[in-house]
Amino acid sequence: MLGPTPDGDRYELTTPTAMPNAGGFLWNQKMMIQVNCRGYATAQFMQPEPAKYAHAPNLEAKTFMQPEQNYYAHHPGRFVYIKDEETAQLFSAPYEPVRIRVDRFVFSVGKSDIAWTVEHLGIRVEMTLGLPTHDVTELWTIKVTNLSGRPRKISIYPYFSIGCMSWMNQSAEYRLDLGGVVASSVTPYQKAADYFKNKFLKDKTYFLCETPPNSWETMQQAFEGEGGLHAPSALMEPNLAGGDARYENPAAAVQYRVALEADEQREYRFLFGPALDEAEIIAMRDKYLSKDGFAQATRDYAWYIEQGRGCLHIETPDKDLDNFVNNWLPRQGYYHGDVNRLTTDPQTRNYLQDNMGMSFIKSEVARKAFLTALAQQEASGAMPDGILLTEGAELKYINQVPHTDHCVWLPVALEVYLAETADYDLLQERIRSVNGDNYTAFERFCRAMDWLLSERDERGLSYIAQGDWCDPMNMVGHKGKGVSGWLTVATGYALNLWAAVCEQQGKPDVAARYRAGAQEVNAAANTHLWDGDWYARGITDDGVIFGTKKDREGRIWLNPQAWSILGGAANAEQRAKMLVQVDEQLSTPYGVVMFAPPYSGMREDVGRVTQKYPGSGENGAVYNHAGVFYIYSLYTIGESDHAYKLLRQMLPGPSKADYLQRGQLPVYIPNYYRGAYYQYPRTAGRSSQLFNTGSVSWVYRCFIEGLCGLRGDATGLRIQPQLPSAWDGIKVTRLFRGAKFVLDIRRTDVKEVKVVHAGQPLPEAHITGIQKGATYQLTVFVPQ
Ligand code: CEZ
Repeated sequence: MLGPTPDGDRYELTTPTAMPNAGGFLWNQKMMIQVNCRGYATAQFMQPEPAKYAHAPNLEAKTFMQPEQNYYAHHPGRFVYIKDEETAQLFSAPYEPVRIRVDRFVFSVGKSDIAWTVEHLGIRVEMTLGLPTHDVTELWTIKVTNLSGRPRKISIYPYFSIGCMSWMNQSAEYRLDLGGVVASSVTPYQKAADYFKNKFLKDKTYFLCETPPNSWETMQQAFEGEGGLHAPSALMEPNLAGGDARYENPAAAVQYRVALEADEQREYRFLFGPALDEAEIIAMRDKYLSKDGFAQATRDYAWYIEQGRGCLHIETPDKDLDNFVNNWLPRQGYYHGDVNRLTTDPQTRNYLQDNMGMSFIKSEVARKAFLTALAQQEASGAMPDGILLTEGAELKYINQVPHTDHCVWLPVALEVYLAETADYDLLQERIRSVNGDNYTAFERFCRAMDWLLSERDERGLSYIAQGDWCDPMNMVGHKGKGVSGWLTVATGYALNLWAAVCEQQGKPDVAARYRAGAQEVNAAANTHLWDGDWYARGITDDGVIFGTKKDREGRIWLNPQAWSILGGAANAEQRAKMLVQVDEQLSTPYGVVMFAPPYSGMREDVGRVTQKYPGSGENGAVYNHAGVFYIYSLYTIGESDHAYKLLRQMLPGPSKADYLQRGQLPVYIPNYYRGAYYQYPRTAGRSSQLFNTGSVSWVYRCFIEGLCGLRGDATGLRIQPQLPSAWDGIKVTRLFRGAKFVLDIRRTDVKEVKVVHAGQPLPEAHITGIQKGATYQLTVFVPQ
């Protein structure tokens, strides 16, 4: 049903029905497309705000990318109908809209293309989607082969939905001069000022055909007729009617009537995308729409994706895991770091964590991100809710809601960046901010830490305002008094991390100040939030502590436990107690849930999180971002087996039952799997299919620094692997500071980690004086 290709480069799914929402995604710096196995697609491009060129058939609300998107018959998609002209039989590739069980179906997700092979009625249809590297368009290759061993007469109809473009103005026609369908629209607006903003929006959608078709239809309703999309009336006629769309929903349908000898194949190429005007359409056609144009774009794009291959290659006893870590995990991290989830105002915490992951992939990008973020620091030392990336960008959606945690992410992300690069010079950079003040990066970090210290109540606990890491926890502190248990212990962590940097920078006094701050914060957490077996999640505006034993719902939350381990609030005895409780109350076969039990209805002193469907999103899902904080914290205290078990649960598969339950291909980590394991077992484990998630950088980090134990410091690379006890050894290749480390890690009878380099045992499990360009072959012995 599902498996990797022999070289692990692709995943193939051989049924369109078992995991109907399973899909893949491609992106470049200007666009993103998510396609599912049945041919439905969601694409958006930046101009500079996200926009679409293929729409739903009715007006769509603008929103950020959603989890668990629904697909329906008229959902935008890319399809090819095949009609046997002799028998009038019909099927469609990949599967929608006709939904006929075909003889062979392969949905194949590659790193730089997505492809299908569908065979039915003795005809093979191969569809391949690629993207260019710097432009917004889809490159489609459609090959049709006669497998039946006899001459055939068929019609081939690519059908690409365009949908409802605008309520003000929309139309479409086939343009012989341009060689394809061109749909035109006007982005709706009402304020005169918006006219000038909208003037340069790409309001046209084109579907260009390299080979001129025999006929076409550009009006959705005329194509569909009374038959419906699964049996369009237009396909019952010998030819498409050549219609236009005049303030009617456009569609792009074309027909190729062909006679194929046995084994004969036809190959077609199409471009589908948005444009400002005809000149742009012509330019795109000239640049791409040819065999050579496609071949060049494919090579360029593969190279672009290859830049995200990351710094780690592992060979473990678990081949599925290797495949994911070597091929797909860095790719997803690269997507986050390179295009910032295709938004112009990423949430500050997302921006910093996505770039934290980028430290492992393209550290110069991460460096720039620190400078960009710090330049937007407020005069108070606070970090804004979102980082504006383009001229004229505005804070939107959740970024208009005040959250108090953004400063925490600065030292957290910096730790990874410095470990990877030792680029301490970054701290000396002078940065003039948007509000005119001028400080070095070092000073800005101090100011951010001071702000965290100042935003605490009389008990020393951190205010939450309308949210912390948990976006929808908006009513704990909306009256200005409520505090966050997580943010309190996270502040302890941030202060300690920053103090370590200050020490390294030869500033013991400054460091001492932050160490003292951390101790104070941690002490406050222990006084007010420790519930005997775990830490509470917070205290509301009205002084009600929550996330404790007395709560029927939202009883124990993962984040305060994980971060009290990281930040040092929890001592060994407390940690031991918490770990047992997390295990007992939060674990499921799909990972640990973010809290339990989920809320069944609104709790007005906690907020919107309690209104989400139980087990979805932040309301007690297996929220992978929260899960991986916990996993990382387990690695920091040597809980290797425990950490690994949870890390492995983050990937779908490899059993068939697990794939079916999660419904997702193992080519990315979703932001959540459904929780409510006891309340709603039928849906527990179901993937959100949303590949935007802060989890990725942490998961990669857990493999690199945790499991493989290969973490940089100011002078070199430390080697401290934490293999699961069931493994005898692993092989690792790690790229680090321009050198290549090839490690053979074996479990033997040693007391502590021993490293042998060129036949010589090293005095410490630490490599210094690393030479750029050199390869280090190391044998590493780890204790039983
Ligand atoms: O967004 C994520 C945020 O991008 O939720 C995380 C948060 O830490 C990330 O920064 C936890 O809250 O507003 C909502 O209710 C949404 O559910 C967002 O919270 C959520 C989306 O799932 C991401 O696309």
